[in-house]
Amino acid sequence: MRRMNKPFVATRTRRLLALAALLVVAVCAWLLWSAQRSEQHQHHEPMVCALPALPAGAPHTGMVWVPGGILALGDTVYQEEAPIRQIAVDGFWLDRTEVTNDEFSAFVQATAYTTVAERPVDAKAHPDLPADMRLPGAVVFISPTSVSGQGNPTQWWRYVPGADWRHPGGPATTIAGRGAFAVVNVTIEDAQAYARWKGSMLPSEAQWEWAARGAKNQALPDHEQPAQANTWQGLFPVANSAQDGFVGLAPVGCFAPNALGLFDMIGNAWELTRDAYTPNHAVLVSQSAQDPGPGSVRPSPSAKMGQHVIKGGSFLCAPNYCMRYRAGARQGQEDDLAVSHVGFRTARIAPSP
Ligand SMILES: [Ca+2]
Repeated sequence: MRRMNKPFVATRTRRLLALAALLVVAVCAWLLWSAQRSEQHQHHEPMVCALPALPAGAPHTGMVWVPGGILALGDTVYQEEAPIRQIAVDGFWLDRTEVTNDEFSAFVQATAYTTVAERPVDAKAHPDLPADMRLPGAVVFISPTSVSGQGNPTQWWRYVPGADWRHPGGPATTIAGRGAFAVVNVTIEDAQAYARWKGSMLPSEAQWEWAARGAKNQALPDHEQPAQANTWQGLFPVANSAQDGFVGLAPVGCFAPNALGLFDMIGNAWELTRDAYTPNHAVLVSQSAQDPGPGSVRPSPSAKMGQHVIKGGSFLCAPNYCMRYRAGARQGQEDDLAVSHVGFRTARIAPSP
């Protein structure tokens, strides 16, 4: 009997062990699932953030006065920020927030404007593009679960037909309820059309940087990731802890303003300027003192045709990738490509208050 029972006992032990292992796996899976579920339930991102009232009788609605001065343009982190140049900036007005979906919507309704992302891609300008990339659309950030190094951005950027300012993540997405969010998937042409309609213009790079520094000459002494800005916490592009409260784009005005009362100069959406992109500051493109007028762009011999300067970084800027959450940081943006992290705000030359 004993000899016959041994295999039986061994089999039963194995079965019990297997059952116990299964139970442990099931409990772990349940714990993980419930933790994620509770995290999702706890993580409620606001759809709008209250802005402080502007002074009564402010002459330019939604704009703040930026006093003139001497700007030390540039920074020392990336080569495109060098060399630091001293530039005189005259006083001007600047939108205190990025242009929102509601504001852009009012422009589109008034003018029946069609953005670049909503038009088919010019086949003559891009003869080598595959057919699906000639469809109207925009480049959208899609967080991958894993990446093979950081050398190839197509691991997290994808051209999505049907993505535009109304459908920021693609045709299945919407801006319903997101009227207070910064408008994105707009190009320089779109931004300049909006600015002209408003009787404004896009800021020059120098104007933008001067305003972002709070009308102070020097760059901040450190290059730390700012706390009061929508950037990326965690390992870009796979782990986003959203310690600042936002996984992606945020409504405008959710973080403390700078000394001039300007919101989100750093982070949230990159902001287009009217300056053509140059690979560094060796040759300057334009100065506000010689402002050529609303909506115009002054090319320079070293300007990279087909790109404009964007400033301020975005919700995708992380310490391990693209430390461009600084006033002096800059990047070139293709003129005919809408991207899900690029927006803008407008400036105006007018008498001081
Ligand atoms: Ca964030």
